[in-house]
Amino acid sequence: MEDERMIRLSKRMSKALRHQPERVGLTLDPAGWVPVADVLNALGITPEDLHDVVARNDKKRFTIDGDRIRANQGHSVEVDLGLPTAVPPDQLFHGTVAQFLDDILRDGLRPMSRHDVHLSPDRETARRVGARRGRPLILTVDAKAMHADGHEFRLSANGVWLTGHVPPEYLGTA
Ligand code: HQG
Repeated sequence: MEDERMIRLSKRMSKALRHQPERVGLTLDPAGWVPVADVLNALGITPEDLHDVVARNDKKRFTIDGDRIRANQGHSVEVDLGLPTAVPPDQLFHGTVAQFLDDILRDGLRPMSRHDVHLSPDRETARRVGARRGRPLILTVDAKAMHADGHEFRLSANGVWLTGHVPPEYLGTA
């Protein structure tokens, strides 16, 4: 499949599996899974297309497990992915843009429309996340201190660190 078509299809799958399943007649189970056959029907695509997107997707956004599929993270609908808590690396990163900085330094990082705050394991990934919105600005997160203070972290199947809220005292702008 050509890249452009794959990106379009990946976006449709993200919308269906994270945000608006009901729009295409899908129902996610409590952990976010849905039968692969239902997704093929709902989106009018072939198994080859679906497997191509899952395998080649730049961020490994989806997991197939037997005859079911789900998005690895990024949901706005209520799901419990059942991820175990994990010990984060000492430092994590968050890519954003300057216009949000004052609010973030006052309120901390909030999940906004998603379930969790998404944190990146390295600066380069954070830079790419921030660049979706403009000139990227990278914040550091003192994950070691957060963990020591009892904040929970989870690691998604595609390497994104998830936590509920990052209070401002753990943030750095270096
Ligand atoms: C900002 C993509 C004001 C936050 C990416 C971000 C990622 C605040 C925006 C994944 C704030 C939310 C997630 C506060 C945070 N006040 N603004 N207190 N706290 N923000 O898209 O982290 O393509 O929900 O900085 O690659 O940008 O979907 O989160 O700019 O992994 O797979 O509010 O989405 O992956 O935006 O991106 P988002 P994000 P996918």
